[in-house]
Amino acid sequence: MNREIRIGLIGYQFMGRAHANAYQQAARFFDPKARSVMKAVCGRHQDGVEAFARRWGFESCETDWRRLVERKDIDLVDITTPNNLHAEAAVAAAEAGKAVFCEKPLALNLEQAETMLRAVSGNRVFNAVCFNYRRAPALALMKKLIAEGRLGRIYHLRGIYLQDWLLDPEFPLAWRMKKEVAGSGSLGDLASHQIDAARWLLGEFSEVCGRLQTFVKERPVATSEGNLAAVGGSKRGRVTVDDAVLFLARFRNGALGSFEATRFAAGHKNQNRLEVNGEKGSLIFNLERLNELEYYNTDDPEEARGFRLIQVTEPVHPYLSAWWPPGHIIGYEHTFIHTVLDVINAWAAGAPFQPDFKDGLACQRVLAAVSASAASGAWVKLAAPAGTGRRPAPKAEKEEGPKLFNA
Ligand code: SOE
Repeated sequence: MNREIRIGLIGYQFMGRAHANAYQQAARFFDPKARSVMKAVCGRHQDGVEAFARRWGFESCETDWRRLVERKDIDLVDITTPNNLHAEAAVAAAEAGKAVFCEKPLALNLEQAETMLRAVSGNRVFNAVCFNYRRAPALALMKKLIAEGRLGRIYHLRGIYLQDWLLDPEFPLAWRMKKEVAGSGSLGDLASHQIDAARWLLGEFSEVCGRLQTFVKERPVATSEGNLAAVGGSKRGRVTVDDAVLFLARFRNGALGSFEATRFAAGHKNQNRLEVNGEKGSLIFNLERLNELEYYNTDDPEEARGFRLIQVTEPVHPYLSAWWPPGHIIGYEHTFIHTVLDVINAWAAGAPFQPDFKDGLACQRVLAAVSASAASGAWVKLAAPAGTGRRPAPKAEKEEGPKLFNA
């Protein structure tokens, strides 16, 4: 391996750490097709960014992301900032001819996501979105089994994403609770993962109907924050995003979906659970038990039928041969390591990576459709993605104010 990929990381909080760790571990445990060079990291506070650079082995620091994007010695701009900076930084990076790797959700809104896709397509640059759970080995195995037809025709996909870090009404108003910074709340932060996984497993959505709820409308304004923690001051401010979302969906393949994402599910810290039911069986992924996949197979002998627990820890499973001896489990950070590994390999091969900005935009369309449905109370249709040659989605039962989100 004599190629290098010179990384410019923007943002150094929770996701910045997850990505910085991933570049280093990917090179230690796998044989990526290019060697990552940690060229520069950018953050607003000189002291903080310098300390991060030292700890994670970056050669240099910037405090203005525009300078990082313009640097000639950077190949890939990795954006891990709050969502309101994604669009501006990604467009500038694409215009500077850089490859772009962006945290999810792609943008604050649909318009920004469209602009971002135009920028990477128009400038023909490599682009990738960090929906990291696609690279959790158990979810990757679920995808493989569905693609092989093990479940036959799919009837249901059931997604729940439960957290409880906002239960305390005095938890400060951090950026994830501000519409102008986050775009939306549990919808864009949590349900976006499920929408991405659902599209990957089953294909496109055809319509959605949802509800958004903000339980705690005011909180102490955060005076400092980072890594999902925050310190509040004496001023109070308005929460402008949803605390929870529920929505129903139909997919183009005829399956039905139901989704719930909340930050108010006491006792649930980070449960991202996806269940798929088909004519020949069911599969269940649960991030809180991410080394396992539950599988029910209707072809099993009747007296032995039941959910079996596949330990996704053997070398035959996706990504596992590079890790520990069989049975020695892996964790959350590995989903980022696998994602970064695949990003580097695709970039080095001049090949596309999935999920890319097209996928990011498709997810954003579903997010926008759920928001529109919550506002109107009606089902909202999603037009067939351009170039699929599919017929328009079937008409919804309730017809008030349907909006097409990818017209
Ligand atoms: C916080 O809710 C968060 O860290 C999300 O931002 C991540 O995308 C999700 O994977 C875990 O929860």
